[in-house]
Amino acid sequence: FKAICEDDMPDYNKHISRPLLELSEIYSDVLADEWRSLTYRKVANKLDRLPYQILSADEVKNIQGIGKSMVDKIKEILCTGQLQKLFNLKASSQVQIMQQFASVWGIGPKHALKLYQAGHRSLQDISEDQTLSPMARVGLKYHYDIALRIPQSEVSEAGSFVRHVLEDLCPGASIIVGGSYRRGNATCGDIDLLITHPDGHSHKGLLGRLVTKLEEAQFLITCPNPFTEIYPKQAYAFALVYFTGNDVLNRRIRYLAKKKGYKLSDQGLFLRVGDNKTGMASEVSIPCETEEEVFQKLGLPYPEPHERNW
Ligand code: DCP
Ligand code: MG
Repeated sequence: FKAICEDDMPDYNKHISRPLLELSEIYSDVLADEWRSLTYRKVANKLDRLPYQILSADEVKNIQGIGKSMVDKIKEILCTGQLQKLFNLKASSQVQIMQQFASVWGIGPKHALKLYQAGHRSLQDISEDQTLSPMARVGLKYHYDIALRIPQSEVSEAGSFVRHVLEDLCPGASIIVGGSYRRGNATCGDIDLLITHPDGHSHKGLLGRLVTKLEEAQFLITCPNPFTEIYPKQAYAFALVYFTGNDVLNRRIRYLAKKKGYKLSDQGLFLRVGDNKTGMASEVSIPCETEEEVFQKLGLPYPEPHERNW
């Protein structure tokens, strides 16, 4: 499975694309400059897809979307093995402080910048700030807890608890613990629960009722953000593939799907109409009831969840 996917997307230029992606992340997550972030990400993705290793910056000059300043950066990486701009940004105390602010659940990059401009320099400082949303207050209060990884056994216990509550509330509903837990990891960053109902309609409005029950049981201490709605039956197999991950595998199979003329998402597998660039896709998904079918439609052997840790 891995060989088929990797054969399709070789990693000849990771040493160049990785620093560009890091720069892209700093631009979007810290500096709130989505446009620059996108430019770097697009170039990194292009380089990742080249079927050969770049040995000289001259080789990328004629690639569409790679301008003069990008060629210079690629040259710098090839000559020195690093990117001074990235090095300077990572070393800057402003970036480090804003990175810390933006690592609080509920604080985005623009808000992190405003907090910095307001003179705040530590998490202690921002706890008094009036501009924090209710969500950010929760994020700050549990900041260190949220950052801790959860042992597999605890995820399993929490999943069983929610399953019991759900079975009482809506008999026949199905729930799976996805994410890193389903892939068999020893610890998890969070608990990804995927819920549907096989009758095709009972899932509607179920999430709100479930959240209320979990709050009543004091399992949920707080629920400040709207969760993604429960998946309808016809999207479930695709949602399960997506939420089992991991993210690298998802990127690979999305890319593979695109090359075969499809658009793959957590909602379905859609046939593209017109050329790939217009991004148009049919509105109705190709039906798949199981993960096995999803992989089969993509022309891939079925990988067990534990084989999806890339
Ligand atoms: N996902 C993705 N791309 C992202 C974020 C998520 O494809 N940018 C998918 C793949 C992930 C799944 O959603 O496996 C769940 O997201 P998590 O962030 O919870 O990631 P994991 O559960 O894999 O790891 P962790 O243990 O950190 O929660
Ligand atoms: Mg997770």
